Amino acid sequence: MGYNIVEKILMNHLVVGEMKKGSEIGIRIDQTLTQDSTGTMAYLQFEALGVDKVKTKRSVAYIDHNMLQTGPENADDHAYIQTVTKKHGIYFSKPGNGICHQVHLERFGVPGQTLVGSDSHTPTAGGIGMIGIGAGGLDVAVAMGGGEYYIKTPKVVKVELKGVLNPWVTAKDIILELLRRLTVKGGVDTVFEYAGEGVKTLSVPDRATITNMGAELGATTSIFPSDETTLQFLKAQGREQDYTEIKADEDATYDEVVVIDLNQLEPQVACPHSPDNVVKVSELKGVKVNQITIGSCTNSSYVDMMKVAEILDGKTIHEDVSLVIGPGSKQVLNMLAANGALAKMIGAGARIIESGCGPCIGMGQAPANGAVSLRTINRNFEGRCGTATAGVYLVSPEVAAVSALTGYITDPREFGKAPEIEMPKEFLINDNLIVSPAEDGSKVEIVRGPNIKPFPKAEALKEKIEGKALIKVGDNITTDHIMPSNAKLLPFRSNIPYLSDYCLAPCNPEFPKRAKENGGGFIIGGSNYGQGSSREHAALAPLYLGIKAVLAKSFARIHMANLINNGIMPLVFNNAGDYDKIDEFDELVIENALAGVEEGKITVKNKTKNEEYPMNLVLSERQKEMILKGGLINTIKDK
Ligand code: MIC
Ligand code: SF4
Repeated sequence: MGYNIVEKILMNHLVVGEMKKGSEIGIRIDQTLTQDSTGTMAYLQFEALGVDKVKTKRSVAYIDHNMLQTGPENADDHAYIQTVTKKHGIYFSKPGNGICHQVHLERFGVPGQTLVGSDSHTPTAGGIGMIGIGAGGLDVAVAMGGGEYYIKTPKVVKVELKGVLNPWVTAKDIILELLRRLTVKGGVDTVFEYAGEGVKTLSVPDRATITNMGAELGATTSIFPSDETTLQFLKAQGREQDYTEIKADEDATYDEVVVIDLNQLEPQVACPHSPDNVVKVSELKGVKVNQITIGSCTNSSYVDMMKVAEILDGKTIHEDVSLVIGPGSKQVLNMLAANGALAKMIGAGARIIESGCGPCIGMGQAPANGAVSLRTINRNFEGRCGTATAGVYLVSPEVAAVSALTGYITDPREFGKAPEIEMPKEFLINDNLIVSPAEDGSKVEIVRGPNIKPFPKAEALKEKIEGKALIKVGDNITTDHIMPSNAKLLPFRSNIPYLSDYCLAPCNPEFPKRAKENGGGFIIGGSNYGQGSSREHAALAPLYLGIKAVLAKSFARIHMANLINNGIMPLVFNNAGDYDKIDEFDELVIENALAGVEEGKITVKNKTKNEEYPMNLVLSERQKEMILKGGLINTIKDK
C-alpha cells in the first residue's frame, strides 16, 4: 500500500509511538522558529532546560511582532533574544528583516523536513513541502534541546484541486472556501494535504497563503507536494541544493477527500468576526470601507505586492480610505524599491509600513470606532485590530487594492484586466540582517532588561481541588480573548504578573480580580476553547491566577497542549448539556483528582447546585505525568 506525503514525512521522523490514528507520536524536529512575542518566554524556558547549544539542524529567532517601540520594553526584549540566541547556536533575524513565516519560506525552509515554531502560522512552510507545526514556547524550547515534539497521529484529508482559477480569483479564495465549508473547528487533529491538477497552477507563495490559513481551520498543519514549482522557487532563492521531490504514492490513501473546483470559485471575503464567516465579495457590493491593510504572513509575498502596485499604478486611493501596506520581508521590500513598484504604491497614496506583523496583531493602525477595515490577514477576531467596535473583513490583496480605489468593497472582476506578474527567476538575496550564532557561546553575555520577569511554575496535582466557577464563556473563545495582545500589552509578553491583569478581560474585565480574591478556581468554556494563536501566555496567565482546570465542551489543539504543559487540566464535558447547568460563582470540587487523571475520568461536584458532572480527561501517559507533576518543566527536571 502506498503512502501519502504526511505519512512519508512523519514516518521518517518518528521517534516515539506508533502511527495509529489518534494515538500520540513523538517526532524528531529538524528546524525551529520563534518570533519575539512568544520568543522571550521560549528562550527563558530553553535556559531553564540547561542545554548549551541547540540540537536542531537549524533554529532561527525572528523579530517581527513587537516592532512598535513606544517604550524600552520591546527593544530590551530584542536585546535579550539577540544575545541568548548568539550564545546557544540560533540564527537571529533582526527587526526589519521581515515576518518569520515569509522569511523562513524564502531563506530556510527545506522540503521533507520538520519545523516547530512558537507561532500558530508555522504551517506556512507547508507551501514548500515541509511539515510545519505551531506550538507553545515550551514545546519549541524542548525541540531546540533535541527533544521530540508530540502530536496525535493526525487524520489526513486530501484536498483535491481541480481546474484553474479564473482571473482575479486567488489562493486566498481557495482557503476561504475551505473555511466556509469546514469552519474554524473543522481541522482539529487533521493535516490537509493538497493534490490534483490545480496544484501545478499555484506558485509557492500561493501555496503558502493556503497552508498559512489552514491554521484557521484548527488543523495540525497543511502541506503541498514539493515539485518542479518548488524547485524553481528554491533556485530563485539560490537554494537549489535544499530541494527534494516529495509526492504521494499513486495508491496513497486518505481519511477523507475534499474536492474544490477552482473554475467555480469567485472572490470571497470573511466577514466579522470569524475567518469562517465567508461570503462572495459580490454579495457585499457597496459596503463602504474606511481602512485597508495589505500584508501579514498570509499575503505579503513579492507577487502579491507587485499585483497591488500594478492595480494602484497611476491612480489615487479613495479620499475616505486609509491604505496601509507592509511588504512581508526585507527581500520583498528591497525588490519593490529597486523596480519602482514602491513608487507606484506611494504615488497612489499608500502608507508604507515596515516589514513586520504590524496591524495584523494590533501593533498600530487600530481603525476608528465602528470602522470597516479590509485586511489581507488571516484572523478577524473581535477586537484583535485594536478597536473592539470595528469590523474586519479578510480578503485577497487584489480585492483590497481595487477596493482602496473605489472606497467600497468591490468585486475586482468589475475592474478590468487582472494584473499578471511572473515569479522572479532570481530573488534579491541579501541576508545581512541575519546574525549568525557565536562559534564559542561561552563568551557571550546575555542582556536581560528589567521587563523580563520569571515565569510562573505549576505545582504537583493535589488530591482535592476546590474553587469557584470564576467565569463562563461561550463557543470559539480565542487566545486573543484569553490573553489579549495589542500595542499596549504585547510589550509585556515577558512579564506574566502584569499581563495576567488582562486575562480574559474582553469576556469579563472582572475575571483577574475574581481569580485573585478567590485564590484561583475554574474557567468554564464552550466548544473549540482556545482557538487561534499559539501563545503560551494564555495558559501561563491563568496558571499565575491560580486556575486549576478549564471545563469545556472541546479544546483547540495548541491551547490544550499549552494547558497540559503548564499543569492545568483541560476537562471535557461528557454530557455537553452539563455546561448549561453551571453558573458563575458555583462552588465546584474534584475529590479524587489523582485517581481520576490515571483513569481519564474526573467527576466535578457542584456544591452550590448539588449536582455531579462526569468529565473526560483523555491523556497519553506522557501527558498524565505532566498533569500529576505540575507541567513539562517539572517532568523534565525529574528526569
Ligand atoms: C497571531 O497571529 O495571533 C500571533 C500573534 O502571531 C500568535 C503568536 C503570539 O501570540 O505571539 C500566533 O499566531 O501564534
Ligand atoms: Fe504576524 Fe499576523 Fe502572521 Fe501572526 S498572523 S505571525 S501577527 S502577521
